[in-house]
Amino acid sequence: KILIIGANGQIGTELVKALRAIHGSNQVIAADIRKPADSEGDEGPFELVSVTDADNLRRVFEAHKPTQVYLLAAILSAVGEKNPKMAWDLNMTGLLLVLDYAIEFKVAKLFWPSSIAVFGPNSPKENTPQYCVMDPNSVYGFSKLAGERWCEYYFEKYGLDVRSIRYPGLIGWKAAPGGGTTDYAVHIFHEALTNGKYTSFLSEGTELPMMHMDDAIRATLALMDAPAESLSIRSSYNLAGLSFTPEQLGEEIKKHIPGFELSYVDTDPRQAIADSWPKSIDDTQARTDWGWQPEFDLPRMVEDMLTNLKKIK
Ligand code: VAH
Repeated sequence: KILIIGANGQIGTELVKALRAIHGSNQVIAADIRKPADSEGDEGPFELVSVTDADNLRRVFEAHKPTQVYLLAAILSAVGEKNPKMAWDLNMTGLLLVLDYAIEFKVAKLFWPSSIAVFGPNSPKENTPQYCVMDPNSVYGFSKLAGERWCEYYFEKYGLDVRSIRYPGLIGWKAAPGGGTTDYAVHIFHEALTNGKYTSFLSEGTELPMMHMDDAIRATLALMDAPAESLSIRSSYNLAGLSFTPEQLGEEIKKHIPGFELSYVDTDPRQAIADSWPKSIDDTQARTDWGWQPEFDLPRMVEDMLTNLKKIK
């Protein structure tokens, strides 16, 4: 049985679909603080649970005895800056509870997402390496950095097979993003199709590491399927897809929607968060250890997003 906590989030929604397609719906338990709005067709086991509710969370482990757990529930960077203590509490309490329940209930493999948000103003900006100075200044960022330390600690001290990826900004059409700084790169597609224009909350030259959700899901499953002995990183793997600025993204969208107009707000708190992050990531270790290879470049990502969003709009 596979338990996915945070099943209705941007990553969780797609991971539940992918894992149910592989293992069958009944093998994959979706857990979240709210039921999915449009729980169409692929009904499968669902548990209403908050990662900060220790007793109810334990009940879910007891009831399902999962062999694999994906802990995706978290408060992301932008919302985290509005509620710093709540973000720290939820992100850390959830991880520490799940690490202990994974030991207690003998979970074979645990996945926990980190982020390029673990890098900070003094980290190298280009081709940021797996190991370097890391001074994240967003609560979300340093909660993920602390979480990476805990994951490696539980691997070294208790042999827990916990695996993690430092995701870049994720761009998908099946699920809305929630509370992140990179979310502009998803909203822009919806607005381009609906209104033919978009006002970006990040400035035109803000280059960030991004990835199509299909690449992110494929990477996650590849990491989880890799033999344990091939993994040299037990904090969290750097992972890269593509990097672009809002202006470059807008130019690519214009190839499909010629009249598309992109404008920019003067100031937004998310700009400071974005400016503290790298522009591009070196993911050599993921390529070496488990054969990682991205498939979506900018033209293919834009074409895929517009084609699929047109179908569901
Ligand atoms: C955020 N989407 O913006 C997340 C992610 C690298 C960005 O961590 O907070």
